[in-house]
Amino acid sequence: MKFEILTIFPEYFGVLSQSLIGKAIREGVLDVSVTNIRDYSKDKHSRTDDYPYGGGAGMVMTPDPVVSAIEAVDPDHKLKRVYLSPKGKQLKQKLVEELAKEEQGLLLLCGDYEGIDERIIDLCIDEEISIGDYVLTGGELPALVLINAVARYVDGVLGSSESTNEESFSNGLLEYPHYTRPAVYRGLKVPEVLQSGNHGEIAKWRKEQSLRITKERRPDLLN
Ligand code: 4GS
Repeated sequence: MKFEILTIFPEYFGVLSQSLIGKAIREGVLDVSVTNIRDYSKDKHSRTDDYPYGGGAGMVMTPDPVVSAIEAVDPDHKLKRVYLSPKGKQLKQKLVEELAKEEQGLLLLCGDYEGIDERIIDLCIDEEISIGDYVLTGGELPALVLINAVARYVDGVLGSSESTNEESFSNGLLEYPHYTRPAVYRGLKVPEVLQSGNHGEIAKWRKEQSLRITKERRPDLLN
């Protein structure tokens, strides 16, 4: 799957060389490209921002470098073009799964400063997505969060021992607790049932635990 990232801070995306995502990129399962919007500025100082019409605090990303960069990396509009912003649709597991089905891949536009000129959204953007109700300094971390969550659904990214089937949200519930060796650690014992080898009883215990923790911490998920 292709991820085409547009940003004025390309260094943020160095972390994509790490972990399962980095491995998938090296294997060619994921194709990530990072473009510096500044390279498309026609200004002699390569400026990408300007003062807001109407006044007020902060700077606004100017349309031309952004629109030119988008048109250069996706000339035939084959990619689903996403702008990361707190005004967008909130990223939930269901939306993550939908995004992973985009055959051609995703273009992710990261805005910095106060925001971007609204006409960039009017002209180029297919969907605005938010990673949550808080304000960051830029859209780079949201883009990394989205890539990480979506990549897990791309065939070949997770190994056979990791799965999207039994984790939190896959069944609408929070996950049951996990344990590994030793059977006793600082006096705390692994629940007996998990050591019983009785797969029916283990499945029942895990379901009960999932329901218990969801009721306690996220009762909103049960409705
Ligand atoms: C988010 C968010 C965000 C908003 C970018 C202020 C700089 C900042 N983007 N989900 N301008 N939350 N963006 O906080 O996506």
